Amino acid sequence: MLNIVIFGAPGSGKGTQSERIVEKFGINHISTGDVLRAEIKNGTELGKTAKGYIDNGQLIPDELMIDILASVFDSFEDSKGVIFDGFPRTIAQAEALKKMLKDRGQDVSIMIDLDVPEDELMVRLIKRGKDSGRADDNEETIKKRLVVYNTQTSPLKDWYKEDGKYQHINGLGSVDGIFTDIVKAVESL
Ligand code: B4P
Repeated sequence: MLNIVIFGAPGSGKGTQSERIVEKFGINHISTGDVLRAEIKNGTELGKTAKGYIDNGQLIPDELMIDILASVFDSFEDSKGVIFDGFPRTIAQAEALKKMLKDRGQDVSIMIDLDVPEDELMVRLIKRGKDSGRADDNEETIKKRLVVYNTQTSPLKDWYKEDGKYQHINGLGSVDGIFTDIVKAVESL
């Protein structure tokens, strides 16, 4: 099984590259951001809880995210692998992912860190906010999300280095060029 963690700051291109990776390698996709946005759209209890956090640029509590992840993962049949897009975002989530996969006789194959400078992230997300109307893509909330990323999520780079899974990718440049670098890294496994 090919289990890829795609990692990076908000707006680094995780969703953009995940779509291509799914097509190229025929694996399933779990985007925790997409799952939460669907729950918000459908007005579920989970969606109501999630909205408060997302609109404020905060992370949803770990226990909630971990349960969601396991149930989506177990819904896949005859899977060749999974790309985890936007999960893990905390050390607790990384530990839970490791345990969940181990319980199923699997492990993370590679963690891809899409590295993009903050000024470029701001430009991309403000543009996305204008195009899509996403409520969390406004300057004030983006700044909060970057603080959350730098304090709670970025330490995962060292966690995955210690686990021997870390792969740095320059996330600045054309979408095609970045995708070519990702494919090379995955194919060299
Ligand atoms: P996510 O939905 O995961 O979104 P993201 O990090 O903002 O964006 P992504 O990196 O996928 O960027 P994209 O490809 O779209 O999270 C949203 C919120 O959900 C979080 O803030 C949090 O509250 C909550 N959440 C999600 N997962 C959670 C978890 N595990 N635990 C707790 N809370 C969680 O790219 C952005 C833009 O850049 C796009 O417009 C794209 O077109 C453009 N772009 C992409 N690549 C480009 C390139 N190479 N050049 C120029 N532009 C590019």
